[in-house]
Amino acid sequence: SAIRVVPTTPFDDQKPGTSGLRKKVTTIRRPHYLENFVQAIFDAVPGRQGATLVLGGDGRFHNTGAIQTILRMAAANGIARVLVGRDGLLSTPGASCVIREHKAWGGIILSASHNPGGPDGDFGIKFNPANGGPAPERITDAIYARTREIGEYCILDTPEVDLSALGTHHVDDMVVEVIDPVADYAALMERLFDFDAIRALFRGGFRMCFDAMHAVTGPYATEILERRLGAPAGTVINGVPLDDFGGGHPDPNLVHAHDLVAALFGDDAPDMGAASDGDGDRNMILGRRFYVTPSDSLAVLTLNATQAPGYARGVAGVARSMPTSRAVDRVAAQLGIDCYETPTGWKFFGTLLDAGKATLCGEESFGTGSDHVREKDGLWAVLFWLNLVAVTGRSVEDLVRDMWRQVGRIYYTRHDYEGIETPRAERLMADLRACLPDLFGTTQGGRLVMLADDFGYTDPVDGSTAGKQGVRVLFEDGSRIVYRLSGTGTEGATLRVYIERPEDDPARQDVDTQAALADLIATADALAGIQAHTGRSGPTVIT
Ligand code: VG1
Ligand code: CO
Repeated sequence: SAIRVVPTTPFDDQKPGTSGLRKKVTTIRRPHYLENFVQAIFDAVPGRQGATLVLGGDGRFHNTGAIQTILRMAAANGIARVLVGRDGLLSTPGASCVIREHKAWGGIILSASHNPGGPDGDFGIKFNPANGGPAPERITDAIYARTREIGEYCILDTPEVDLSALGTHHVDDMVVEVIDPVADYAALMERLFDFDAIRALFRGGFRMCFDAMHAVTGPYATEILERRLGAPAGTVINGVPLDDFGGGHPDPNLVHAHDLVAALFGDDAPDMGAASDGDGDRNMILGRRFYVTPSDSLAVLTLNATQAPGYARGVAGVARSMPTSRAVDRVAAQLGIDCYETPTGWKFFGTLLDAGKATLCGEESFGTGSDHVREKDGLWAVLFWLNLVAVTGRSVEDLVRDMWRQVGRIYYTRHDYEGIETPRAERLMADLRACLPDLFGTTQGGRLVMLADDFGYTDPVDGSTAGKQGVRVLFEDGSRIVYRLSGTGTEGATLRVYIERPEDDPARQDVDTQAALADLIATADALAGIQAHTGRSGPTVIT
């Protein structure tokens, strides 16, 4: 059919945030809105002619509708072949894997991650170039610049592709391969982890509960845990993806993964619990009546990495986002490897992974991953933990306590204040930034301030820079408070306050986290005037 060139005008709000463009479904469905952004990707990223594109999403409302539109646009823009997950499904790490395995030009991933779905929920579009990782800022800046000047987009008027039928389809001259979203990914996992040992663990009666939260990891976890690793049926709960995630909030933390938490902290709790988010890149790990902070998870995986076949060669280096606790720094120091500190968002790990400087990476926001793909990877982390439990014979809790014994414990919490009016949140940050020069050397809540700044980053590989990445205040005793505004929300502003304190005395490593950090939490409020600025007496979500 003939290419239709549609005149359009720019939208002024298509700047990608921490992880792609995230908007309300109602915004995405405005006429030309999705098309403009997709055309901007095609225009801004060189090399699409005759290339292979990977396409899929987390299954939220409007996923398949958007895919049909993007297929027609891809054909009109000279893409030769699209690999699309069956039923339009691809997890974020799954897409990263497929992009790399099939040497694609790039991938478009439709997800708003852990944000609620459904017609009134959120939607998102991410572009990952050929390395399979989130586009670095130089690319997202180019895409954004294109959205500001766009005047037309190209599309075909072709019938819908049947996304439920595996195999080859066509949109005009363009080939559409509907692929099993799990196959490449599961094969990669089998190369990284000791599946025999994990199978033996389950055969021996080890019980786990994996909460897919009605999001994209359902099919992945069911295939890998129950079919390939022999975990009993029912190990995966909420395993069927729903376009509104069953009305839930597919965020794997103690607040939102309530079914899982009930199981792991109840009577007859299984040995291990895990959950993943909407698009499958986050993970939460639980032992029996035991919560593993994401920062500790990264430290434990680093400490024990050589126990997994895929990492037997050792870890070249590690990287963590700035607000992530410094537990992994201590492990890295003990192992004699480099530890990099990057701004928030997986896109900042890409160059370090590509250059072989970092093998493992992590964020406090339930994100862990490695150089096996270029995204954080929820199920990968779960399999890594299973591998460690299987080959060491230790429980999840024992593995964490062993790490604390070796390098000390860092008490860690994040307090989120969601849905603040944007001007109030911006005022709070501006006032905080203004007082930074005077903070050094003062005593706050009984602690001496050793450093107070706004985190800036220079990428050690390509020299690119990123400024204003979050206010951090470091104290003489090793405690730290970090403040930043979220870049993934779609309504108002979210203030994130990250609070940590090291505790090296084994006799004091078993205190409730909020109690252990109570005085620092008070200091964090006093320093930034959180209550005064926001009118809130406490956070909305504590993780
Ligand atoms: C949040 C997290 C960040 C993570 C990002 C994307 O960003 O803090 O660590 O990389 O979400 O994760 P922000 O700007 O809201 O703090 V996902 O699973 O939503 O793609
Ligand atoms: Co996610």
